[in-house]
Amino acid sequence: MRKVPLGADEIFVGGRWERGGGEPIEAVDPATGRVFHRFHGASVDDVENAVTRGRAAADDSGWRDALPHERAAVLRAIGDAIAATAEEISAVQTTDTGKTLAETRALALSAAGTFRFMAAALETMEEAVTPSRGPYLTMTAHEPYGVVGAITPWNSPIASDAQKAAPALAAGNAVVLKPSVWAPCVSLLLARVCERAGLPAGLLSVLPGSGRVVGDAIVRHPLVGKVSFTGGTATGRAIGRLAADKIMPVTLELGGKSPTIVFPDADVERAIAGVLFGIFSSTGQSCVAGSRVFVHESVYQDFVGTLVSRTRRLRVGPGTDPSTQVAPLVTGEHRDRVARMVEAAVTEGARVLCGGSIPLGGVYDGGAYYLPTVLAGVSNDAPICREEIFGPVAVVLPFADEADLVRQANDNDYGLACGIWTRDYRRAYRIARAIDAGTVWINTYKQFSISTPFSGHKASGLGTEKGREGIKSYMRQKSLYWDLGDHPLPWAGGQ
Ligand code: TXE
Repeated sequence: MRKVPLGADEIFVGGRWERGGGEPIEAVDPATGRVFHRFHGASVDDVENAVTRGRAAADDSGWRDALPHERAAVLRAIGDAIAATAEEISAVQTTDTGKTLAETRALALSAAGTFRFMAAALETMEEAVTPSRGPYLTMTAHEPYGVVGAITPWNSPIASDAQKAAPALAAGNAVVLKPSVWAPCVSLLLARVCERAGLPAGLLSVLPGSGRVVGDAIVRHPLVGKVSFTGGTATGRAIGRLAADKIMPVTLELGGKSPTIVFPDADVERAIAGVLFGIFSSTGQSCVAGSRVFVHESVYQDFVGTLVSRTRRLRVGPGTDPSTQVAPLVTGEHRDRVARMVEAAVTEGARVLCGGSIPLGGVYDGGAYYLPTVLAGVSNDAPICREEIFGPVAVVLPFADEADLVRQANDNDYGLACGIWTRDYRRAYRIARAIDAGTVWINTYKQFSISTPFSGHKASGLGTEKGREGIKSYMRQKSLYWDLGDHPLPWAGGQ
């Protein structure tokens, strides 16, 4: 069994490394199918301990009432510590998720940047003195919820953990983080890094475990005042229903089926590079994957021909090989789900232009590989164009004109992202404003910045993450009135 720096059979419960009371978890390297770490996940009792210790820590350690620059100093130290540990984090995450080392390195550095950015945003955050409409001074204050539940998926754990934990901690909360059982190891490593960087004990818990048991217990816990979730839309809906019963705010970052649109005047080399990167990087396991590729009918044959020949040239292999572009999927189970979706599409009439199968032999044996796949010959209302595949599968679709394009692109439950390839900036603007999506990339794709808000429209989500205002989504607003009048309130009369 390969040694990873994860310690013994322990999870992080309210500042203490303890053996989890839940189901055993086997962390599997999807490049080889080998188990590299075994430990026990969290139980409902662990959730109880994490939440109550977290609540006490937020109050007793002074974290809640610490001045912004004091909390910011700790967040900066965490950011620096993540950057200093980036190689270790990257190695663990590649082993756990299969992703390429180049990508996991970038994710680790992005997590470091997130903590540093939130430190800066916290130090410079302003409260408003609102216009007075009486003999009083009015001001707005923002206060933490107490304990925030952060539930993250397996596709980019360190980055999504940081995206929730950094602003929630900055806001003065304790955080109970539940990573997915398919990729829990890097979140446990993050806990060790935060601990070493000086985060007061109890403020962060990391509780790997099943969503149905551990995630559900976090969402239902009465002391959890806010939940931030990234994952599938069905799970997001279920969490939203529970939150409605508690009258608790939730941020939901859900799935996508994003259109990427090629106009006849596009710079073909840039568009090809962007479309390939948009769907096949991260092996398509990205919420913003550009999985529906709309190409204007006048350039459809040529563009799709080039796309297919370039897709065939993509290098599929283990994430540890520096030449790999398309790494394995996160698990064999997920790979089989992707394969079944492609088979179903073919049964319903889709043509496989390239890929559409599991590579065999040599380095692929035992791994969760799937060839990058381009499908054609289906209409936009086929299931393969409606359901999130979360794998390396693009569907190409022709369009006739702008009206036809906008109708097709928006005819989908999701509204997460969109890519537009054209040299005409007026057209780019028109289309960008007409498409239902939280993020639109023009002549680029899948670029992210912590300083830029991220949100989903329609079934892709609720609420906004990132940006300077990201901290305030983990705070409750309070209005204060200070009397400045010379007399008592008149209603009660007086002498
Ligand atoms: O997601 P889940 P899964 C999509 C993608 C994928 C599908 C299923 O299409 O194929 O969702 O993936 C926790 N209460 N995305 O099963 O179930 C769960 O343990 C509380 C899109 O991995 O949504 C994990 O920690 N928590 C996506 C997290 O929720 C619950 C990223 C996400 O798991 C829970 C991942 C419950 N009842 C998958 N049930 C994106 N948009 O980036 C599960 N969880």
